Amino acid sequence: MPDLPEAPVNREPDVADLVQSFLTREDGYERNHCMHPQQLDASTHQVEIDGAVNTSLRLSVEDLKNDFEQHTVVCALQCAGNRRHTMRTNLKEVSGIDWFDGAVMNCKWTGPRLRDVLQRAGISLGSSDQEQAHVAFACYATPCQEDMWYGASISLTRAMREDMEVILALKMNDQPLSIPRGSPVRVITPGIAGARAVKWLDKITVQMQECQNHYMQYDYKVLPEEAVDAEAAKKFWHKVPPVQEMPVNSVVAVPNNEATVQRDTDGTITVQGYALPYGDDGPITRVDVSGDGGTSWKEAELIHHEGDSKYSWKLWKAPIAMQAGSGQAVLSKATDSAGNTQPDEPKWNLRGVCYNGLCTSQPPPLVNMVSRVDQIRIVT
Ligand SMILES: Nc1nc2c(c(=O)[nH]1)N[C@H]1C(S)=C(S)[C@@H](COP(=O)(O)O)O[C@H]1N2
Ligand SMILES: [Mo]
Repeated sequence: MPDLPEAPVNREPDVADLVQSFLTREDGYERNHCMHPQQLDASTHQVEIDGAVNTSLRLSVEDLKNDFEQHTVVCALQCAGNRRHTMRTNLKEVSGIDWFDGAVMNCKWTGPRLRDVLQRAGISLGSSDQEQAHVAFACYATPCQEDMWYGASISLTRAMREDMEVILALKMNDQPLSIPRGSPVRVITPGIAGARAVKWLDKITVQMQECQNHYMQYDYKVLPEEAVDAEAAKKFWHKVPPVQEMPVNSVVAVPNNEATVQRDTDGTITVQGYALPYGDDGPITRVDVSGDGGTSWKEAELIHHEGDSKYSWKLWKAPIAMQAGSGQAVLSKATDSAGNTQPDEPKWNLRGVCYNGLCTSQPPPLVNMVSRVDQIRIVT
């Protein structure tokens, strides 16, 4: 496998900072399995569209900008490994970067719809094949740690559904993409794992099989609990589907772990966080918070932001009554418009992906204790 000159950039912001703005700035989390490509020239770059299409296309960035209606979507982009640290600490060791709760961002993305581009090429499959087909995305710009290229695929159905808003993004928050964000063009797939949002996009292929890239076939899968190590995982990779939709989730971002918080005169503290719906089941309709270990819950205020969509996160806040003293915890649980809510106790999986709950090794969890900040000292 390729030996990269240095370690790729992987970073996440402090989650208390992250929830201070509805739209995440350029300094949000970054996940790379490869070095940033330095050579891409937006003026000569082309995206090739091939496979089961009537006419193969090569589109420049100008073509993508000028020949298609530009669509804007505000959505969350989340690494499937977000919150892995909690799974590792509460359940059992997992393999993967030690992401805390900040491997997610919420941005405004603009570019042509993937469906419009595919319609221009024309899908050359009969309707029953179309239901089974995939759209694969590839980036050959730089080699990755586990493969010579980066790739992912989604179903053709998702790509063609207007309401799923899959776009080839040329802009983030009204600015041309930066190199770390995938300049000059990246895929944005609202509601599904960030791993499918291929940056530095070179090629789009309509095909009958899933993308065969390492990161689609041997990573980003929720393996069964029997897959306890790399050896035991071998027989499961081919049987388990790649992660697509991300689960309903929420995080308490303020106060931070180990913070010292001054109570208000009424005995409350203000807590803040974010919440994410399951896949296409947004928006978030409810977040409940608890300051007494799950005995009592209070509904948080969901903060409305201009331009939010069912694919964007919801920021929330709530004043909650807390006892004074150290070692206290705050819990949150979110529910989306389809009624999906966070589980009491998500199952462990080897790669620590799709973590959306809390399972404590101390006394068993009470009802739906799903996001938790610990060791807070409340002073009066
Ligand atoms: N070409 C390429 N695209 C990629 C990746 C990569 O390593 N190479 N990482 C993926 C993963 S795993 C995630 S979570 C998102 C992260 O996007 P960001 O770095 O803009 O936050 O990009 C995805 N697209
Ligand atoms: Mo990721």
